[in-house]
Amino acid sequence: MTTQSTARTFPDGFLFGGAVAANQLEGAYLEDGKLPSIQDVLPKGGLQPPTDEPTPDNLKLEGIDFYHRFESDLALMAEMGFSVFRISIAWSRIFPRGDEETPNEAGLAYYDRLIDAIVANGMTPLVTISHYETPLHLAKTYDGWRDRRLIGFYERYARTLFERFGDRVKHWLTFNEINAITMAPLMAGGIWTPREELSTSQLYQAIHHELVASASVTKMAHELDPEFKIGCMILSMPVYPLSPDPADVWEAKRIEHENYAFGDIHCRGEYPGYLLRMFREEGVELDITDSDREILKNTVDFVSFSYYMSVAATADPAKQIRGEGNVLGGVPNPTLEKTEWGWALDPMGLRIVLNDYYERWGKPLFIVENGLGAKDELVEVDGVKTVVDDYRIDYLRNHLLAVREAIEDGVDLWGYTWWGPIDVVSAGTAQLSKRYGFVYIDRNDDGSGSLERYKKKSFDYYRRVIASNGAALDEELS
Ligand code: BGP
Repeated sequence: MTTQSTARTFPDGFLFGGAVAANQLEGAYLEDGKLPSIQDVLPKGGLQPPTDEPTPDNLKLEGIDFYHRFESDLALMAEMGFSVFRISIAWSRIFPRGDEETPNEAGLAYYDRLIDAIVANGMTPLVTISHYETPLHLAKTYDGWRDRRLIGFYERYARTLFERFGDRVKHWLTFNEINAITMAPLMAGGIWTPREELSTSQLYQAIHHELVASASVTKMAHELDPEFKIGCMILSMPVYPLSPDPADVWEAKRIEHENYAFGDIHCRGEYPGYLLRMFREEGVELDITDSDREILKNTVDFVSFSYYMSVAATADPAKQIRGEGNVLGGVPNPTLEKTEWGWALDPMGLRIVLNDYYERWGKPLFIVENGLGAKDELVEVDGVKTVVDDYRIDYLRNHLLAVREAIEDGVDLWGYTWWGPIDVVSAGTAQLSKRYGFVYIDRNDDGSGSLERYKKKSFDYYRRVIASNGAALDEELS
């Protein structure tokens, strides 16, 4: 039985906004001293193999020119009433190769202007230090996070950001969807060696380096400014047993452990027993120093996560069908509808994750990604070009109602940032036609289009939800 909340608004000070990542919207991929990141060799998205070098023939679809248009784009976000805006900083704008001693001033100056504009528009900046955009040189020369030296490069990069932007940015995320490295080692870990050639030991050694780097910059941040709040960022995906058979229940838990491990280490400061057992059984031997163990004890201030879907799990080998879009395992849940990209629609799953994470870690939470990727059609209504995206409004409403319930359940939640409030290039498939935005971008997957911006119907809906602090969610949708 579910209970309905009586609260009609969100808590005072709750942050509503949107989230983007540099490589998915900035464009200008070689401007002002920037060098390629791993994204620039993933023309088909992060789940496909890379090309060797970016060339004019295999260029990835370049963002939406946010690099040059951020002021007018941020004005649109402000019009919706955003009180928080999540960006990422492209590492390869600041340290173009990744291993330099001195940062690129032009890159820093760009983010100075961007952060100033975010603040001037009344939004709290929330900054991801590394969002799937490791400098290409680090990937090809060091094999990314497999090399322990990445910890030092990342520390230097993070310190540069903290010292330069720390007067305006107090909320930081260390690595986007850090657990995605298990399925997408190049996109999430800058690892050039193909996934199928990586041993479990090699993979977990790279993960270990990222976890130490995350804890180390958490320590650094706290020493530099006690006001800094540092969060980890996890791809959440609740796993339900396909049946009440305890074997299925355990299989669901086993898969969840693969993701929980990242939060457990970030929040508890040590490796959990179930992971150590897996290491023993699979003969995984890691280079973990005493100093690493000390550093890991620097736990995060909050847990942030993305939420798009749940999956199901079964122990029955005959039923192991992998769902499209199920990047982290699990089988499709027959009780749920799916998006055009095969992602299960499950607002209740968000309430479940919020309760689960809060009970497990007891840290404040932040939903830093949630959204619907869909094909949109630009039409004319009363002489104005728009998209009548009732499906996106439904998605937003149902998920925010679930969030409101979770807050009533007692979850301490700081905010909610919708993924891609303006259409951006998909991380998984590199399509622009997988649109999340409240603002439509006239750009097609082949790069054609005017880059004009148009407000969708959902733009005004989110604006009303924010203006009413959630009360508008109770209105009947016409
Ligand atoms: C998350 C990433 C984002 C974003 C989102 C939607 O995994 O953190 O960068 O893109 O998913 O995924 P996609 O773009 O593949 O639809």
